[in-house]
Amino acid sequence: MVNLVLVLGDQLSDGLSALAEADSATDVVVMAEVASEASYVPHHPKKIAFTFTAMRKYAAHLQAQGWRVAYTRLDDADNAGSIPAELLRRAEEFGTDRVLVTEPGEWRLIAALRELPLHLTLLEDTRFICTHAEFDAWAKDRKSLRMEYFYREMRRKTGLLMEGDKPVGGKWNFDHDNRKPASGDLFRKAPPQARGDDVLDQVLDLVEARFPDNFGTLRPFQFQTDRAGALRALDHFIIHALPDFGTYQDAMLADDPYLYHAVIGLYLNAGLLDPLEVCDRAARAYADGDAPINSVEGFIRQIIGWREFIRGIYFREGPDYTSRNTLGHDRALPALYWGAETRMNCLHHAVGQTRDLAYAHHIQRLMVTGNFALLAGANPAHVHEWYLAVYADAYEWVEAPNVIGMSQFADGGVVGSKPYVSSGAYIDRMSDYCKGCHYRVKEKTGPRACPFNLLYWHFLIRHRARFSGNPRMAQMYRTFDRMDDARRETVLADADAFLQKLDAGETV
Ligand code: FAD
Ligand code: DLZ
Ligand code: SF4
Repeated sequence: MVNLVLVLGDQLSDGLSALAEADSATDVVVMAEVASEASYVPHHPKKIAFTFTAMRKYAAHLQAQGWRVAYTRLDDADNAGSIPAELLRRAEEFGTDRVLVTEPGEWRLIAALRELPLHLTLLEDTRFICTHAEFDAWAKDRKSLRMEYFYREMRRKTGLLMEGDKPVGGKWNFDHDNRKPASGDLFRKAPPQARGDDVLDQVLDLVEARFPDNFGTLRPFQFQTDRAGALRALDHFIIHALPDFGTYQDAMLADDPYLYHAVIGLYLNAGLLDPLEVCDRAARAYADGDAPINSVEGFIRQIIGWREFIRGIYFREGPDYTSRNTLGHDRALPALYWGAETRMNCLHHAVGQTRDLAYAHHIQRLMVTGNFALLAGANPAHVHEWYLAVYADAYEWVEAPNVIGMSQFADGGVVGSKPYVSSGAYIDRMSDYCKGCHYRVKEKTGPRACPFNLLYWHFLIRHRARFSGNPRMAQMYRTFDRMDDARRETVLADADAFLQKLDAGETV
């Protein structure tokens, strides 16, 4: 009997396990642009356009390789509207009940597929370095899961930056040499821009017509949409940005959205690039003397360390992970996240860039938008929905542990041992945002005090019982306790007043 081979929008890889298991002479690849995937959160129009264009081009690539592809476009009259419904339709059309699929990256879709009255073979996603079984074996019996130790295992497993069983350069981690602020006057070459073509143009028109109200700017569309383009983006990064990646990894500049970041997360997550090929390219740049160890090690750690660790957590923690709310935060996500005006220059830039590019780099996500949502006590489910919607690289397996865990501490410390909170001083040190801000980063109280300064203490005091015993946070509590009573009261009262304005929908 014919197999239907389901290929999802983030499974655009020739090495996909479902394709490897199938026979191109007899089986049928099923791909579908469906309303349910395109609207279960209000995705950024660029994310939808990237996905549909890359899917259409990948379908053509499979056909050129001899596969029979049953492809459904969003505007096809007989589109059944969801992945499960499309599978049922195709099963009837091809007279089969057999489906091969590589495990999807979201519990939601895994559950929906399992409920189908079809004979489903769910295959492991071999595009990752660490299997579920390996992650669970590593995690089992550990009191806490820390990325650094997991990362060392991945270095050993892959042999990346290893000399025998020792790390190259004598250290596993060179972060000590990183984290410098960047300067605005250096010329940095932006990643390669999309080359227009008929497929992309058609999809852009479709997305414009079907998703006119989604938050985000569709044109100009800058992303690559096929493997050749993704490889060009990787080349660009290795040559132009990798050498300084480590040093300026945490820096933020108002006029430079990318700095020395790779801007390849969306290509990796959609399957257009393979994590090991990317790391091999970086390791080769080090071996050839083209990039220093602090950058190459830092970059490889993000991919074989953080990316794999985060995925391990998502599948280990289970489907309820996205509804966790350990800190009991319940404030609605402030309207400024969806584009309402704000006087906070850092948020104005981080959100504005997100709206225009469907991209922000890690520190903007963690220490600006994430930090503010956490300090303000935003409901983590709302925060999760926002991140899943607005970034072109967002899929739940990678977004949720970063948001629910790393950024919002809503998982109670599974991903991180302490919450990532900071006052305005951190943002001032790592960016040029504060110079152009309505608020004053050095002011701790009063109407012009930086809101991060006010909310930082408010957060710590709200959660004193939980965090004051954490050795990594004790110093913060000592600092607060050393303030005189009047100052402590003013800080907290000013923070309350700020939160009231936020809740009232006033521009803050
Ligand atoms: P670079 O900074 O150049 O890093 C290179 C690569 O390392 C990335 O492409 C990515 O594949 C990997 N990487 C780096 N950090 C992480 C991490 N913490 N977790 C997983 N992979 C990592 N990443 C996503 O891919 N999808 C998301 O939806 C996502 N949501 C995030 C939400 C928050 C609140 C935070 C703090 C981080 C999130 N990240 C997410 C991780 C990281 O911010 C992005 O991977 C990165 O910004 C993508 O841009 P880049 O390709 O330029 O990355
Ligand atoms: C992100 C996305 C979007 C916007 N649309 C589709 C789609 O129409 N069809 C499809 O197969 N995949 C899409 N995707 C990617 C899926 O949402 C992704 O495969 C699941 O969330 C699992 O990670
Ligand atoms: Fe952001 Fe505060 Fe700096 Fe303004 S002063 S940019 S709100 S950190």
